[in-house]
Amino acid sequence: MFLVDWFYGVLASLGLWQKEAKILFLGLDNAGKTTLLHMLKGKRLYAKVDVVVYLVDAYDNERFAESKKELDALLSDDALANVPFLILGNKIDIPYAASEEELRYHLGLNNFTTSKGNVNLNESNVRPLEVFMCSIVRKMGYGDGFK
Ligand SMILES: Nc1nc2c(ncn2[C@@H]2O[C@H](COP(=O)(O)OP(=O)(O)OP(=O)(O)O)[C@@H](O)[C@H]2O)c(=O)[nH]1
Ligand SMILES: [Mg+2]
Repeated sequence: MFLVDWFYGVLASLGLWQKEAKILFLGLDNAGKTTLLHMLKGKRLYAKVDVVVYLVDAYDNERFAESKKELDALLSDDALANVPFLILGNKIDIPYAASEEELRYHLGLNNFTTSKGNVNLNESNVRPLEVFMCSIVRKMGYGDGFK
């Protein structure tokens, strides 16, 4: 019962409860996608995408370049043009995980806005993209990103 309450509570607090949104979770293998899905519950297929959540293992610096390559491909994909991207730098509970600044640098995101929620979604030709550091297992950080 606690888990169920917690789940509804989280959805409500994220403004997702009883709202329709199609979210695409992406990231290299082992980045934490499945863990996040289990955390949010409800596995389903996402057809038309309203938002992309791209997970990066912030501890695994050996794969930052590979992750950047995949992210770049997604950002330049016509099918995802203007779709908002939430980049989650996961696993910051592990010592020596990259900081947000380091991750931004390695993913080549320094030129993207960091307004953290103050983006006007109606503004044309501006792709909202935000980086949030998180630890999914510690249940911290990703909630702010979804908000
Ligand atoms: N320390 C730590 N480990 C995490 C965190 N989130 C996920 N993990 C671990 O990272 C590993 C991979 O997580 P998954 O959710 O399976 O990753 P995935 O992105 O679904 O990987 P694939 O299914 O292979 O694409 C698991 O052992 C998780 O327990 C976190 O916040 N901190
Ligand atoms: Mg998985």
